[in-house]
Amino acid sequence: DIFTYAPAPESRSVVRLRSSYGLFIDGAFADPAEGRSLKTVNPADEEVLAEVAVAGEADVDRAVAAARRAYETVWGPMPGAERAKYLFRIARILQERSRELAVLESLDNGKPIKETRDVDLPLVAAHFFYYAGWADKLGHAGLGADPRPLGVAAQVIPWNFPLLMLAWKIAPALATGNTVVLKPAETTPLSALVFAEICQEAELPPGVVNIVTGAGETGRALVAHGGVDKVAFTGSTEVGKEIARTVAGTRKRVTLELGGKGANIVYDDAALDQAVEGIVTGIFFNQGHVCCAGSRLLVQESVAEDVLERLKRRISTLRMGDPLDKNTDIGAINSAAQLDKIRELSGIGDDEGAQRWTAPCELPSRGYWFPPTVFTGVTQAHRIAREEIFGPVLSVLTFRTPAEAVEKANNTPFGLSAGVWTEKGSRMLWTANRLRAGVIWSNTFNKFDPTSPFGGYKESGYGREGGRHGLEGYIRG
Ligand code: TXE
Repeated sequence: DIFTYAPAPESRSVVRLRSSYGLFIDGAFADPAEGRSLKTVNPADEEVLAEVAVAGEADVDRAVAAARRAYETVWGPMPGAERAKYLFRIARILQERSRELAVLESLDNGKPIKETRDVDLPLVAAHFFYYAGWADKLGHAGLGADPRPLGVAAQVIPWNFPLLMLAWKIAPALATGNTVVLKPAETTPLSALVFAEICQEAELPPGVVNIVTGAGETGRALVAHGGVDKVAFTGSTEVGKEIARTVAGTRKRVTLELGGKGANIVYDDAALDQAVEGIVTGIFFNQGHVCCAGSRLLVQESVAEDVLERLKRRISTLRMGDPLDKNTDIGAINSAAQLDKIRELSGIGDDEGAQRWTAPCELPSRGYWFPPTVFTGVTQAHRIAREEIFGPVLSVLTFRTPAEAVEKANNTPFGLSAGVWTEKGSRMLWTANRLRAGVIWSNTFNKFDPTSPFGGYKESGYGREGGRHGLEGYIRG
């Protein structure tokens, strides 16, 4: 059985969980005014990991006031070279505590330790190192006439890369001299709370970073708060649209990073085994909980059968199970609600006439699990070709000509990512120039780097994070 659990789990004991966590406001942990809390569970076994405070309006108000005070008295006026020292210190502590954070992230999110250890945590530290380097160079970065900070940034992040999304948001905000109130997702708040401890350890001045936990209601109060100068959001397109409406006509600047339905285009001259690796990474990395996932495979008709055969063989070698096992390739779905959504959309795929294939596997009896799934016979009219499933489900379409590939790839309300597989440079450039996507990978997929800007077009949102462009969302310009 290819999904057999091989017991070599990473030790849970490196994580020292508290039974309950308060809000991190003005440099200290505090109880929420209304005394409400929520439980966060391990999606791999449904065990309750901790109770976490729910911030109400009064708490959000205190957090924004603390951020404002810190901005005006300490962080805003501080020379960039001094801010850089704090960012370097945070980056270093993140590295020192990366094993603990990787285990914590796997527990709270359900993603395999292989990913948290080798992808998430190294990238998290890299973002802080990278933006630390910018802090004293803002006047020389070609950033426009006025590279001064905006003020207080409200940042709302999702659950798919909890600590990495925090790094994408907090590192450039602090480097440019802004202060922050960040709300992590309700199903994955723990790494942000440990990050708050790291801010204390780095002796970051109180109020520069504040963490308010809670669900959508807390996020809504934060985004709507009158003391906020900038809103940065990553999450669903639906909530992104609500936020755009909320901030319209206010002084707030906004960047939105929303959903996607990325096309992975495989031409007949591609190195097929390499392409198959890219297809697998594109849709099964992080259980498909990836906004830029290659959730639509567009494969040239002449090689479609061959590619599908190789793909199924490769998928059959993936190991699904305990996220703390170093051999695990596919972990748990993050929440019961997300599992319901994946099941529902896959069911619609069946109803609309697509053919479902899943690798034979036994799912663990507890926790939230969904097997790697491939739908063939998908047409552009099918909902599984148009809507973001945000799970390990690939929709396969075919094409005959490059023009048809581009037409199908662009036939989506989203515009976040795409991949192109061909050995011909001219074909690569021809295709990439016609794709309406913020990120286009060539002969690879889901590659990230702090030096590269990331973001979308159309309903995938606006603004860029990462690289020099990531600074632009946090300065007056
Ligand atoms: O997202 P939400 P959900 C997509 C993906 C997924 C779907 C739903 O398709 O299946 O969205 O996921 C906070 N005002 N993506 O429900 O609700 C919320 O508490 C302010 C793609 O988890 O958008 C959390 O912190 N904030 C995506 C964050 O917003 C609000 C990543 C995201 O939650 C709010 C996640 C409100 N009214 C989901 N309501 C990507 N781009 O990577 C909720 N929140």
